Amino acid sequence: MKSGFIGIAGRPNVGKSTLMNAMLGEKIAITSAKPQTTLNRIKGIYTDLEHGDGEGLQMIFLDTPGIHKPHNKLGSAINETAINTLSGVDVILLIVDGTMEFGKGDESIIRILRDAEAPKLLAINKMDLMSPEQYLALYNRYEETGLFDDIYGVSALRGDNVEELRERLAGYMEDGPMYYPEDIATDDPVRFICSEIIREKLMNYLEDEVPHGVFVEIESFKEPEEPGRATEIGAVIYCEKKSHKGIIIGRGGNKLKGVGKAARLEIEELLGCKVFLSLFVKVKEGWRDSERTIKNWGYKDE
Ligand SMILES: Nc1nc2c(ncn2[C@@H]2O[C@H](COP(=O)(O)OP(=O)(O)OP(=O)(O)O)[C@@H](O)[C@H]2O)c(=O)[nH]1
Ligand SMILES: [Mg+2]
Repeated sequence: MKSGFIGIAGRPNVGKSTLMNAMLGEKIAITSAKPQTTLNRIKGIYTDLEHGDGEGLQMIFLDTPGIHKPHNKLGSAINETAINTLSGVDVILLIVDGTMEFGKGDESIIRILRDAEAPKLLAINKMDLMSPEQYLALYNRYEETGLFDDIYGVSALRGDNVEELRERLAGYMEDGPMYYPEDIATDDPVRFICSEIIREKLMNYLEDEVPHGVFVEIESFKEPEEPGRATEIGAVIYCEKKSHKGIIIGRGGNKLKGVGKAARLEIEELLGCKVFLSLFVKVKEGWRDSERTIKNWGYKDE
């Protein structure tokens, strides 16, 4: 069996989570068109027992928050999570957004990567939106850093070159144990996955600054006593300001209903049963700058 860990890194919104999901062939990490969607380290496990003429392969992908210039304590904490993930992995995959010009943020990630020991590959993502000239310019810019064993142009959304990249990453796996059973695609607890699904819908339905100050806590999770009955889930959505609470609930409660319905349908698919989902909105003033709250809510890397 060949196995190992792949650390995924990059700036916010470049498509890290989308690409990890594409390589897994399954949605594990939530994604959205807004930066700072991923706030924790998310594990995605790819197992192929037939790989290498039956030798077997297990790749453990670690998706991370986008590395950025922090504006609050939560931002610093999630940067730390991302950077810490880069030590101790077998290979690092840097993902960049091919539609964006190379800038200061990219330079600072290159500086961070220079300190990381593991071999590195680069994926230039969103090829579906790029011109060949754009690709070439970025390719050359990264090539001259001398940091990368190889550079791939991919489209996580369309799946272009995704299998080839995964296969190249597989080459860095070494003789090792099978860390997880074959049918496990993540070891994140179901409660956490449910809270992430709700947060994803909030990221998608809300505008501007509101979704970034949102935390979802699953307060109750009651499995049905008889088959055929619904699982009852109660979740609290914390936001940073009273005015945000109104925005989340929406006129006549419409926004929250939409979020609840979209989340419920996806959770039902995940659990394979009917779900009764209740959402409550509470205000926790300025929580993203409270060291204690971000620690309690699991955003601080131990
Ligand atoms: N056109 C196009 N869009 C893409 C591609 N890959 C990702 N996206 C979009 O880019 C946006 C960001 O994707 P995410 O996967 O959430 O990005 P991320 O890097 O994980 O972002 P953070 O978690 O915030 O750091 C989403 O709207 C995706 O649909 C791609 O190959 N082509
Ligand atoms: Mg992400």
